[in-house]
Amino acid sequence: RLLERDLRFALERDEFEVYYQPIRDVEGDRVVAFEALARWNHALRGLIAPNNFIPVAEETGLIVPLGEIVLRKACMEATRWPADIAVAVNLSPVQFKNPNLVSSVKAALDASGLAADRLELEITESVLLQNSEATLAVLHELRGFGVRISLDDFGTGYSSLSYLRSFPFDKIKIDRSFVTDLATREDSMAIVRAVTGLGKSLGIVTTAEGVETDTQFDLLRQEGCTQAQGYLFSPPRPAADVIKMLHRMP
Ligand code: G
Ligand code: G
Ligand code: MN
Ligand code: NA
Repeated sequence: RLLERDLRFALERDEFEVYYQPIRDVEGDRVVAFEALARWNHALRGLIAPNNFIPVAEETGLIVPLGEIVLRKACMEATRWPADIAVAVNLSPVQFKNPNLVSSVKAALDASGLAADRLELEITESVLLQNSEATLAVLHELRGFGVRISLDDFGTGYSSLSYLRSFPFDKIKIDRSFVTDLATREDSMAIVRAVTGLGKSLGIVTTAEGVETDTQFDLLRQEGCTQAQGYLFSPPRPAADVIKMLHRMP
């Protein structure tokens, strides 16, 4: 099991790298954003996936410096892309307990020169469960200077529709678990149909995650889902491959 001191050491040695996965417009046949996903490039163990270190980073509070590194690297990297392409960065609920969250987002934008409207922050519903007054204030402040806010993993967890009333999200990300069974389960299809309909009615972009087959993609298009992301288009790849991914969209 990874320990706090391994993480501290890795932060000191700058062993965290950011991979990017394209998010495409369903109708427009083009990439509209990349999601930034952390990877630990461990000297001995090689590339370590986030499920193996994000939980420890959250327990120890080290997700705060780690999250800042990912944010800074992602904003910096995005300045090298065409100006109509956004970057999406995941925020842990633990980062919302840090009083400097807003200033560290501002600092990442300032240091990179990235326009605020090219940054999307992905939060999960659990963020809204914890002291929601303070959290909502932070979200409004971030949105106030132009950053977009996405509701990640929608449909898992407590998934209360009231969250969609408590904050004006820019985007809903439909959890992979519903997309996986899209062609084989009527109930998954019904849920995806309901969420895309909700998005349309509320004027919120919907992004389907975990799209792996042409059949899934066709069904999503048929339902009017706005954006799609998944292995069908590309797995997350290193920063150096971003331009290649832009030109290789099925
Ligand atoms: O990249 P991968 O699909 O293996 O990511 C697994 C999980 O780790 C996803 O839920 C993703 O949201 C999370 N994750 C990846 N990078 C980051 C990050 O920089 N910060 C936070 N908080 N979560 C991340
Ligand atoms: O929780 P979040 O949505 O932030 O996590 C995205 C995770 O989903 C990343 O770990 C990424 O590697 C993974 N992922 C992205 N596309 C696919 C896909 O098409 N299939 C599967 N199984 N996982 C995917
Ligand atoms: Mn995400
Ligand atoms: Na997700």
